Amino acid sequence: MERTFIAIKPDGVQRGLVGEIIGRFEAKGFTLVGLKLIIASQELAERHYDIHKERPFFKDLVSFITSGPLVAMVWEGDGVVASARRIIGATNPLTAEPGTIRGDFAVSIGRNIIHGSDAIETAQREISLWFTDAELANWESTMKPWLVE
Ligand code: DAT
Ligand code: MG
Repeated sequence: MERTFIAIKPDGVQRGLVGEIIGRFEAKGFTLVGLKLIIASQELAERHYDIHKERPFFKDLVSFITSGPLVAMVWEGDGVVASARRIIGATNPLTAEPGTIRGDFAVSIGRNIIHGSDAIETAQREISLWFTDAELANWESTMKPWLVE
């Protein structure tokens, strides 16, 4: 079953948006299989954003993402990787569509409140970076027959 890594960044936690954001993924019909609130270490943050290490904003990005607690999650469902990216919206919140999380709750690219894996392979890499197997629950929602035919 397809899974994706989602993180509510420290700005989303500080702004009290944790419940609202989790609610959107729940209401959509995806299944939560991993969840923890942690302050990421410098090393974890640098590995997570490794692909951006040559970009001018890398240092600020790592410092921001380690600046307070974030909510790390794994969500499961058919097509969840691409669907979560659409629910999250464009990287720049000012151009993110209304109705998306970034479009509804953020104004600045450096404070865009949420991360979501950009592809299935990226999701697998990020999930294993942030979670051990023992931290992920294999379960099936009793709502499943009402969500999928
Ligand atoms: P996304 O988070 O939508 O996958 P990304 O992978 O291109 O976007 O970049 C990772 C994060 O880095 C992004 O959420 C915010 C920050 N970022 C990206 N481009 C930036 C820029 N031009 N200036 C400042 N921060 C930027
Ligand atoms: Mg990205």
